[in-house]
Amino acid sequence: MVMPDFPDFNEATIAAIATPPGAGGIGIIRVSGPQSHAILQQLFQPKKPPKKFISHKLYFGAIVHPKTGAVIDEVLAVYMRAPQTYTREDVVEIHGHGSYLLLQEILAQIVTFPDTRLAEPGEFTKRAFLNGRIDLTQAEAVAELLGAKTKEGASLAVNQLRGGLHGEIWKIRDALVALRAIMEVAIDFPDEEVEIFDVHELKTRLEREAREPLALLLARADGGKIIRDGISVVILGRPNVGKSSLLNCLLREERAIVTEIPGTTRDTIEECLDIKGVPVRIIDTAGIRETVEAVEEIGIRRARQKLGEADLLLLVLDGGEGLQAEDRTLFEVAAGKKVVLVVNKIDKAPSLDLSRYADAFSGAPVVAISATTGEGIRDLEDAVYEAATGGQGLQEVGAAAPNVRHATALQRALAAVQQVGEGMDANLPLDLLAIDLQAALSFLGDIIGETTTDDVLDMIFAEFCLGK
Ligand SMILES: Nc1nc2c(ncn2[C@@H]2O[C@H](COP(=O)(O)OP(=O)(O)OP(=O)(O)O)[C@@H](O)[C@H]2O)c(=O)[nH]1
Ligand SMILES: [Mg+2]
Repeated sequence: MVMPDFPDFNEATIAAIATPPGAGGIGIIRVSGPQSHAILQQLFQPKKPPKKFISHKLYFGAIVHPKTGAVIDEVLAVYMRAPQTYTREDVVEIHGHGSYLLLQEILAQIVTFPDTRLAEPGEFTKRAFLNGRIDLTQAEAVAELLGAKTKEGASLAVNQLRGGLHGEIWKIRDALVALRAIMEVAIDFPDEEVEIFDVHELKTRLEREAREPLALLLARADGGKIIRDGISVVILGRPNVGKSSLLNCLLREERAIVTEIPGTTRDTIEECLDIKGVPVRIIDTAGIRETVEAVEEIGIRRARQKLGEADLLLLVLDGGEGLQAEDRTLFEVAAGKKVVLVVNKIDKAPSLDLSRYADAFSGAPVVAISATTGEGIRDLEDAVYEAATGGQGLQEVGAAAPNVRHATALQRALAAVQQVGEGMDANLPLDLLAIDLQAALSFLGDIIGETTTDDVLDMIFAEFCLGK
């Protein structure tokens, strides 16, 4: 792997504010690299100066300006000696008051030290990866954990951080390495082939130890994608059926304006929700109808645009009024999309026959609700969850789920493994089979970061925030 030209990867000491911008109880500056200790010694005056900083011990004192001697902030500071640190390098953390101005001033002093500069986004984690403390799936998990939108998303990331995916990939990798070793012996000693090489047994092992686990992992990718990225849900319907009331009801707050006047909502309103662990971006839209009014017209155009991006439509109908011609027009607009029919205002029509709605828009699930009383909202949440997960349920708790990058590599590895199997059936020469086996191994290597190219690495670490 080629390291960045400047500053030299191993020599530069990097520093960044690790806590989010703004005021907070405390703010933390993180420093990593060979200068860490010198920086602490020169900028930090402990209240009770020790002979030597003990590693991983917190000291109370002050950060002082190296030239003027003025106190910049009272802090707690810790020196952590390599390699038992986040980056496997010498690390210093300074815990100051959560004032961004003060933190920036301390940081400005730190980067005046020789071979010391500001860290790039994700650079601490990148060093942890390049220094072999974590593999690439674990580095990705760090970014994912910070951005997780639901509890389920966070626990998926923690599992991956703890090596969940790494472990499963390594198991398959080890199996392939063992198979390759058998093949290589057979290639090198063709005369003894009969004794050491049983194609049938090899094929069985390939199936059980590589093809099946690869397929199993791949099958979990979709569930993982839903937990990570969530789905986009658009609320659609003619004016006054209760779309904004539904949005408020799902959010459990009065977010959108609700009135009895048709055409109340003019713009699209977007909010985020957690529906049984699925991150949902929900969008309320202007009621769709023929109109002569310019602003409403724009709102309707926006509503139609949002349709295109939606993973799921909630088509809202007024149960009190029954099906109208305009509702049927909307069925055409929604055609080809995943739809849940929401029959609202059932408080006004308690003995409603839902089958009529199901017949009118065949195939779509129908849920009866009252956005005013909240009745049926749980059923609606269940229906959204069902539609999002395809009835499969979410990721089993604790199981590793590949992301899109992993899934692409897994697919390639699976194809290569399948090719080895077919080659065995066709009695192809062993050296040809070994080539496909090697290809499968290198695709797995991409996932954990053994063979990943620099541009892929840059792309992954660019996703991080500063100080991580
Ligand atoms: N009885 C009853 N009234 C409801 C229910 N949901 C909404 N309403 C009433 O229906 C009217 C319209 O509600 P909105 O939520 O503004 O409807 P909308 O679909 O967003 O309307 P536009 O934004 O104009 O397209 C208001 O007077 C609501 O109080 C319900 O479940 N039961
Ligand atoms: Mg509205």
